[in-house]
Amino acid sequence: MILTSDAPTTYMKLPPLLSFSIALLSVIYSNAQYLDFSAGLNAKAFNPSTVSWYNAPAKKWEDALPVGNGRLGAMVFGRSGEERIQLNEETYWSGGPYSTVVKGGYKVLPEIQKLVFEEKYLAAHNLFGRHLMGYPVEQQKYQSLANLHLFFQNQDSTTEYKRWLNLESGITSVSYKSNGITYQRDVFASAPDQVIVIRLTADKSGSISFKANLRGVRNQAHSNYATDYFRMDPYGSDGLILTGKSADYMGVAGKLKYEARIKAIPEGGRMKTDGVDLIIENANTVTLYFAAATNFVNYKDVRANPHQRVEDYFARIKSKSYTSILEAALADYKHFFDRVSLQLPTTENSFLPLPERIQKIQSSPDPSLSALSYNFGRYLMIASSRPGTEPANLQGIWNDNMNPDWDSKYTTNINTQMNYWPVESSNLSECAEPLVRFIKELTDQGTQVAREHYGAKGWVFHQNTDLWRVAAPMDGPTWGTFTVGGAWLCTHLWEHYQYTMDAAFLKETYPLMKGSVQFFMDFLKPHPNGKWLVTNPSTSPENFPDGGGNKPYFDEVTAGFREGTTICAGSSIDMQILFDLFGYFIEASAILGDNSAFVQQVKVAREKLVPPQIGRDGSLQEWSDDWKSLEKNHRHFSHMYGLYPGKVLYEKRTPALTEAYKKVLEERGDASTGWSRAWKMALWARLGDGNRANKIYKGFIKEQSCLSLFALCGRAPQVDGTFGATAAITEMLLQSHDGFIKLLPALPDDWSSGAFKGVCARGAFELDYVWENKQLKQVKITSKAGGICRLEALPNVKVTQNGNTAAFNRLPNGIIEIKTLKGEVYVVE
Ligand code: FUC
Repeated sequence: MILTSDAPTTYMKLPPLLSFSIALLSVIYSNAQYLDFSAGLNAKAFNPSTVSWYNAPAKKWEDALPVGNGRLGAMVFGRSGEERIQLNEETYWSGGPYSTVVKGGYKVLPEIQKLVFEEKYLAAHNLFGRHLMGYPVEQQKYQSLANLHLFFQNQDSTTEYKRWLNLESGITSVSYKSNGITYQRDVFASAPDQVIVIRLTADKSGSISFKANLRGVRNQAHSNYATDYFRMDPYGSDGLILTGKSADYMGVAGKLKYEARIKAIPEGGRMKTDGVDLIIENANTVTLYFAAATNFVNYKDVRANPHQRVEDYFARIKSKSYTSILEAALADYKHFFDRVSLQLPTTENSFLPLPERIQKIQSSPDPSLSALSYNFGRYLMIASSRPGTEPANLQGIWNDNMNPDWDSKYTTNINTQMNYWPVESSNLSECAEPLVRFIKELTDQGTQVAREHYGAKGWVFHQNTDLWRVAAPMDGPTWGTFTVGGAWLCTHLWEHYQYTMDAAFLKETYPLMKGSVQFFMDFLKPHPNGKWLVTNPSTSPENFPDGGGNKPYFDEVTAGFREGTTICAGSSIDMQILFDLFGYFIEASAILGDNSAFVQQVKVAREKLVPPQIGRDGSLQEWSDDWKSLEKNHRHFSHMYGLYPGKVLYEKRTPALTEAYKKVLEERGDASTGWSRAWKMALWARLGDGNRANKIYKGFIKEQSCLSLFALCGRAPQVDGTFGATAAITEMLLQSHDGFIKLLPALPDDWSSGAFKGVCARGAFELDYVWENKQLKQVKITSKAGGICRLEALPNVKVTQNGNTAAFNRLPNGIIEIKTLKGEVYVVE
């Protein structure tokens, strides 16, 4: 095995990418170099931890390759005769601003709570269904915007076919030979210019001829059929335009209008529009620019002018050359991507097309495939969540289905949170801004739901929302009794602070945390045992217990037979999330100097939350009662929250409790949905078992990952598992949740050597480190905010700063403590 650092880098015969200047980039990205890159794939002259490649076009949407600029997304199929590029704009959803708040439910809440405490769970369920569910009971769905079809003549039979996605540039390309001519198309999304760019080149002048269609998408099913519409028109002699409106859904009028346009700039040849076709003949190269917009301003305002927005995007690029647009996009993308690099060993298999790598890793090592997954998660974050955009939804921003699984919305009993697990550690802190704004926006209806559904102060948000930021319980009582969706999101605010030490951010977001805590201070009820405070009603996400007299019954809200109810009091996940959130709130109040009586009350309440309970069989209880799940291998690891991503276990640690967490993982097994497997990887990493995490990764990549590297949830593409894998791989290589930084805490045997650069730890430290034969060689710590850095280190280490010996304290348990200065770099070796 060799380290990728010794392997040839992405571009044949070129110095490492990091040292490239922007000026050089234009040369590198000349047509000739692109074609060299294609040859480089055969010659193994690329970095297999940043390039995925394929020798056949995508057969289905989820195997096409994604690009995105946070707002616009495209999936590129890479076909020869008829190319398809599926397009999204992140604000194109069904419906319009609406509310699901139902007034007066709080009057029934005491009765529901009484029934739960009397263990009459089905009766409580029915009452919750009638009075506390939001209306409509379901939510809106994310929509597909358009498809660009390119029809090439005489390109059906090809040789030397390749397509690839290069994570170092954010460009996806396809190259093939047809009738003696080599064609290449490169597609990227530009954030600075807010366009998607499709560049067509060939190695013989005058040989690019095609017909283009920009097609709308319409919902062919469901009650919203025929309330969405679009029209397709030519736009001058060099463009196509698509205009339309969103669908009504569930009685909510479709209020979004959109415009999408393609503009072609050929070099040489002829161009015309004919009906809805854009026809280009015998050009040397062609650049197609795609821009799109809706009238969406925010969750309660849809008064923008999509036409004006698209006009403005095209006006901005009017006098820019392709090269300058490319350079700006690259500089912007690389500003994010180049902050971190992960190198894991490469093997012969690492240079194979991705589908073969996925098969081969099952029996022989290819650690750099895990590095590719790690990088792909960072790539998707940069492509789907940028300051000012919407947060990444269940499918990020990529969706070709008008009725996508779970509506491609925001599920907050794990999925949205998992999307953002890697954002801070992978040095993409700015990409968390959409999530922070999302939390703020949720407090709007969240405050009304707290008052009207629960008679409580503060704000509450449950297990799902959409573009319109509805916050009431949805789906049915079995799912909708998850009251800690907002509380869980608030822990991300604290994590952002932990990784940045940005006191201004903490001050700004403190009211959001406080509002969530306020809700629970009203909502928590004394348990009949007289010891505990519990959420009531409560649920452990989507898991039916075998206790509490659960039996199959016909549910009024969902009009279907169910295994029973999930309603309970004080589920373990509720208790653990609140234990963390209250703790973070108390810490934040101390930093911000809030000494109010409320903070004291929160301290008292925190100690009364049900602590993690060990059941009769020695495993961690999912409920405050010693019940087991009806489904033995249930995919959610809700009660494991306190091990990862939470911290409860570390405050309450005993050997028996650690064992109880471990037992749950053993019971549930290694298989399941993509996101569930990513969670298992992170959980095993926290338990220090890198080989187990690596084994689960191999199953994940084979059984629950698409060829695009999007994760799957069963058969549905979903990006949570992709992001979760990035977070879990980090957790195998660095942990900082326990008051100090631990490097290589769960290193698999296969990953014996490697280098991780630019990865972040709590306390606002950035780390670069290298290991060989599973031994750390050198650690470089950049202190971004000053303050004490605690690091687990060998007894004989030296610390230097600017080449001079630096002082440090040695604590028990092999931890050293360095007093760092902001902006300074410390070397530990
Ligand atoms: C949760 C999960 C499902 C799916 C859905 C979007 O409800 O239990 O598996 O991921 O979210």
